[in-house]
Parts: sequence; structure tokens; C-alpha cells
Amino acid sequence: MAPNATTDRYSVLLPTYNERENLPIIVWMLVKVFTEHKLDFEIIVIDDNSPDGTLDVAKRLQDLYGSDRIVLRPRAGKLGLGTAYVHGIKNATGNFVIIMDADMSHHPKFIPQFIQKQRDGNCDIVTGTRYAGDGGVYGWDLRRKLTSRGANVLADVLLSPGVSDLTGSFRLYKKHVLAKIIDSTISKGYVFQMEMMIRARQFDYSIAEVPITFVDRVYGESKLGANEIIGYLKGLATLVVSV
Ligand SMILES: Nc1nc2c(ncn2[C@@H]2O[C@H](COP(=O)(O)OP(=O)(O)OP(=O)(O)O)[C@@H](O)[C@H]2O)c(=O)[nH]1
Ligand SMILES: [Mg+2]
Repeated sequence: MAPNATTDRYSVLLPTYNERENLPIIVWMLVKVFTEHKLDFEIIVIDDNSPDGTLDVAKRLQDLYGSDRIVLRPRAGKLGLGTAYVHGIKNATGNFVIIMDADMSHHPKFIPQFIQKQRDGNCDIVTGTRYAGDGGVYGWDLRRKLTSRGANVLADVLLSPGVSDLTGSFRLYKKHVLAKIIDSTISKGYVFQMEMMIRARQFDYSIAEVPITFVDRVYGESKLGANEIIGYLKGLATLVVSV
């Protein structure tokens, strides 16, 4: 990528809940990628009062990398991912926003590809996909793989939005585009990411895809259980009747 080609600035929204082991590693990797590619960036950590003390770790990272690079926007309690993005975007100073998980399932090495893709077509959204090209999932058992794949196939059949990975959450947006989409999205849980793509289609935003490899979270317990699956199916049904 041509250095200093533009005045673009990238705001990474990192929602965290009990990610004290993962946060220093993901932040280090992000700083490295952005610096090596001479890209302007900030990392906005939205911690929901994690009982494991993630916020203390975030403060130490802010001391280390500086408050122009690490921005802390904590909240008093666990309020969920959707509102975490809303909260984060309010404080974003970049013209682009990247949303990703803090548990290292999403590798920062893909970010330059997202940016290149965005610049190539001036697209509104670039989404990582586990289900096209060289994309894939590592470290999940068969049940979890089938659940994720099944969720995507089902949504594609019912809503056909033409995006290969609907439930993924590693994406790059023009900031005003993300603000508008979030504003019109009502779902919670896993359906939230999918509804964002469906709303994007309704507004006629252009969406490009970059294949990514997704690895299971490095530290911490996964919490995908029957409740999340039932929640997803209910949310999908609501979407099918409402769009
Ligand atoms: N601020 C905030 N962050 C959250 C909340 N729930 C999850 N997160 C963070 O959002 C990202 C995605 O959540 P995960 O727990 O990894 O969800 P997942 O990948 O579906 O499930 P895992 O198998 O547990 O990895 C992670 O960085 C979490 O720490 C929340 O209520 N508030
Ligand atoms: Mg995860």
C-alpha cells in the first residue's frame, strides 16, 4: 500500500468483556500492522465493567501507547455488543471504522487487505468472510461449525442478501454508513450482525468481501449455548417478517 496515500484515519472499535489476557496481544498486533503500513489509527476500547479487570489492563496499554492511539470508553455494566458499537462510534475521530472482536479470533493482518479492497472500489463496507475463497474456521468442534454454517445458509435462503458470511463481525465501514445502519438495526445477539448487512442492502450500500481465517478465542470460555441458538432463530424469524 502506498504510504501516506491519503488522510484516512481508521477507528477500531474493540468491545471487551473479560478479555484481560487477550487485550494486550490484540492491541500490540493492531499497533504493529497500522504502523508497518503507515496508516493513521485509534483503538477505542469499550469495556463493560468486566469483572476480570480488563479496564485496568486497557489503562496500562493507554499509558504505553498514548491516549491518541488508545481511547477508553468504559460503561458501568454489561449492556451488550450493539450498544457498545453505538457508544464507540460516538467517540470515533476516523472517517473509517473497523469493528472486530478482542479475543484474537480476528487477526489484524487482514486489515490492510480490507483497506485495499475499500480503496479499490470506494466501497461503503468491506466484510470479512469465513465462507468464501480461502476463508475458514479453525479450532471449533463440529457442532459449532455446523451451527455457524447452518445459521448462514438459513439466513441466505430466507433473506438472500448476497453476503457469504452474515454472522461474522470483522468489518470495515465508512463511518457515516455504520452510523446510519446501526441506527436502523433493532436485533440483539448474533442476529445483530446479520441485520446490519440486510439494512446495508436496503440502503443500497456497496459491500465487498475479504476471505479471513477465524480462529477460536485464545483465552477465556466460549458461551455459545442452546440459548444463543434459540435467540438467533427467533431473531431471524422476526427479521424475515419485518424486512
Ligand atoms: N463491551 C462489551 N463487549 C462484549 C459484550 N459481549 C461480548 N463482548 C466482546 O465482544 C467480542 C465478541 O464476543 P465473543 O464473546 O467473542 O463472542 P463469540 O465470538 O460469538 O463467542 P466466543 O466463543 O466466546 O468467542 C469480544 O471481544 C467480547 O469480549 C458486552 O456485553 N459488552
Ligand atoms: Mg469470540
